[in-house]
Amino acid sequence: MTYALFCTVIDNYGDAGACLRLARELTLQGETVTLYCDDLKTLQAIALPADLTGQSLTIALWPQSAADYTTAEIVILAFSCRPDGSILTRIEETARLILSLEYLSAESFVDDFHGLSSPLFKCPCYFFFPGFSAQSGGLNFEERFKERLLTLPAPVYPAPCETLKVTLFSYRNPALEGVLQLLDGRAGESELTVFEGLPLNNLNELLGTALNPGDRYQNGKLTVKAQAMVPQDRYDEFLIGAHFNLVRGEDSIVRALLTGHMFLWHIYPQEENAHLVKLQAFMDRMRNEVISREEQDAFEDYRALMLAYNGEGSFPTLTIDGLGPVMTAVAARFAKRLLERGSMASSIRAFVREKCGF
Ligand code: TRH
Repeated sequence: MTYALFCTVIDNYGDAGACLRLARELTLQGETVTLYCDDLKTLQAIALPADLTGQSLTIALWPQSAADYTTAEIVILAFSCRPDGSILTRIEETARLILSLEYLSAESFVDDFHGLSSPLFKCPCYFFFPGFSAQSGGLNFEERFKERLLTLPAPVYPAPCETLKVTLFSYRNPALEGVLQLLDGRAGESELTVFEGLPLNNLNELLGTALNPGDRYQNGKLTVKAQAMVPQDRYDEFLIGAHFNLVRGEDSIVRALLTGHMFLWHIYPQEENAHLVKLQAFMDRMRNEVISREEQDAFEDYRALMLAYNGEGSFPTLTIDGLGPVMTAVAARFAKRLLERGSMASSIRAFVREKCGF
């Protein structure tokens, strides 16, 4: 089938990143996809070389008029974006179905609203919610990423005397200081790969350094490697190769989760602390799905750490090497379960087949 996926970039990389992954995977599953984006520069910064050659999917600049839009059977409007009037009219006249793709959340309303029809347009339209549960639209990953993960040995947290590999991708976050102290408390060394932009600026601020991408810095047992942005699949490899991933928006948390290593999520801040509700819902889901009775105390320490990393409450008294083995086992179990639920692209295709009646 033909798909048109519309994406506007609000800020950062997440909107473009999530749409790129979805468009790529739909294409790999046999669909013909055009991704319309209003910020090709952001998209190009993280796209894979194959995405940009036009061999697999078509990436196009956000259409200015109906003449710039190639009609498609299925139209996906990501994260509440809306094309202008004449384009929308054209879509309503020609599309079989519109999907309003929503943001990822572990909150319970997702299961209630996923798949509901929307009166927004003059052609059939449905809300499509990605999510963690079997009733939701699933998580946004490529089948080949799943296959790659399934070939790997189970994630292992290193012994206290061994080097701990950590990646850092965050917004500005003074609470990173607490994590640096945890790393400092280890007997062994820690190697922190920090990505350019907000994460590196934040770390520079905390360490009083002026590191640029490519620089390396040693401070006692901590080695910092400042890393330039890389295409999405290379970023995935960084996450796979680390023991502890500090990630931020909705796309990188999904990747970190699926690798099965311990992680901290610096969640995208929202007004009235709505992000903390979202974070707690995520933690509750994880607890309800995979935490055994014996793991409950460690998990509540982990929750406190997660909240403190997001500026809520103080850092709990713990050692990262005490928490690491338990939380790695938990994360690996959760990852396995989520991978088994299948990808959002597969879920979209099944949904479209059902609604279009074939
Ligand atoms: O960039 P983000 O902060 O995006 C955010 C969130 O998605 C948020 O929900 C949204 O509303 C807001 O933007 C506007 O974080 P996220 O979602 O983790 O996306 C980062 C993307 O960048 C992801 O696709 C991974 C990719 N990436 C690379 O491809 N290469 C890199 O080197 C790095 C560090 C990231």
